Amino acid sequence: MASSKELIRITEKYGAHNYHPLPVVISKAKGIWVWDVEGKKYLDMLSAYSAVNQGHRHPAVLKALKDQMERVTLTSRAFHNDKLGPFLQKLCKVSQMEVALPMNTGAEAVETAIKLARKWGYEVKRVPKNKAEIIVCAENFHGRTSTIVGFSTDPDAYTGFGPAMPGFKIIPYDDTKALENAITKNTVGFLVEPIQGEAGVKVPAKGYLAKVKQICRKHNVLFIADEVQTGFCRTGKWFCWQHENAKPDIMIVGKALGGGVYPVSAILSSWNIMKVIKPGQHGSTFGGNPLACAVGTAALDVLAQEKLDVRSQQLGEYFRSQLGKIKTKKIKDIRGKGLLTGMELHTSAGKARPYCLKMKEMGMLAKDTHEQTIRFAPPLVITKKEVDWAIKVIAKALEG
Ligand code: IF1
Repeated sequence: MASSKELIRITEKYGAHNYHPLPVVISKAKGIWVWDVEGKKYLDMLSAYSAVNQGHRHPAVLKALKDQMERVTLTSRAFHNDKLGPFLQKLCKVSQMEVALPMNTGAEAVETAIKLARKWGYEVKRVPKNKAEIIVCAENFHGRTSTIVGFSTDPDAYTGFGPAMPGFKIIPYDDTKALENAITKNTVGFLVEPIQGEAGVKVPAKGYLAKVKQICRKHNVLFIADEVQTGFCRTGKWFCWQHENAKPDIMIVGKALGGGVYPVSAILSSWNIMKVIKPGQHGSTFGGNPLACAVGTAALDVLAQEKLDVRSQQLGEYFRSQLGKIKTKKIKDIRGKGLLTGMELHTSAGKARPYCLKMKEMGMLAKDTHEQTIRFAPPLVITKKEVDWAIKVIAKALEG
């Protein structure tokens, strides 16, 4: 069997260099743990950016996958399949929404929400042709398509990929005055992350989402929440908007909807909005396929049956309180909700990546973001004992 070193060499030789991964080659996983090619075990504190909330290879998700594989995996939407209706019914129920449109990846779902908001703008709000505006936030992360990177403020994300798609206006995050000022009669939607992930786990001021919802309603603008990363119990509620009872007009979900095994995404809304999409106007070969629906259904069942919202809430608070007790001068800020935490280091402590490498040596995988911040987002099936162990590793990595 090839060594980690050799596998990294081949990957770098034949794969585009669009990532800079930690030097670890994972070949097996179970629950909160992953193993490298040499058999070393690590605690996964990233969970594939919150796509593995249920834990790696959850038995109920794998069973659904295997059972469905034995029946039918792909039909296209040219025909009905027997798994789509029940899946969307369940998804609508947990989301408190009327209707869903299934896609595959998060970025595709964001694109779907943009198209829906524009069409609603022209047909219901009566915005003049091609004048629809969507407001977004500085330091957003919504995916990698050419339209989405066109309204990114991260030079790595957008440089060299122009021309940018018109029709987007960028305002500061966590600033409701700026939102109110940016809205015009042609504004159709405000697209926002309830917590900004890539920006370094930026948690907005208390009441921000509730105020956003109020402003959007007042001006007949759709409040579009990107819950791709914050959804499905990650922040201690099923969806992050529930912390402020600020139900969006359009909600975008992905990642953990696939239970860590398969890409499954969707957007949800009321029928009053979704009705503007008619046959032939949007779709995807793979969106809503029976395998995805079976996996998605099991992924939702696991979250509900294991009450992972409650666990995320309780252990998240515990984790941050224990992080705060670490005796070190290196930590500048600890922030987050549920089991989504950002730990920002003082610049005097150096960059975050060397600390991630240290933790890797000690058997824990976490990822730096924006130079100074380390993101901790373990699978939600983690136990208190395992959280205590993680704290020990982090404390040790910060020593010296
Ligand atoms: C990568 C970050 C996380 C997302 C939100 C849509 C998407 C994402 C709020 C698109 C995707 C990812 C993708 C991943 C890194 C990652 C990420 F660091 F970039 F910001 F999670 F924190 N909306 N987030 O966070 O979903 O099309 O990827 O399914 O490697 O790019 P996708």
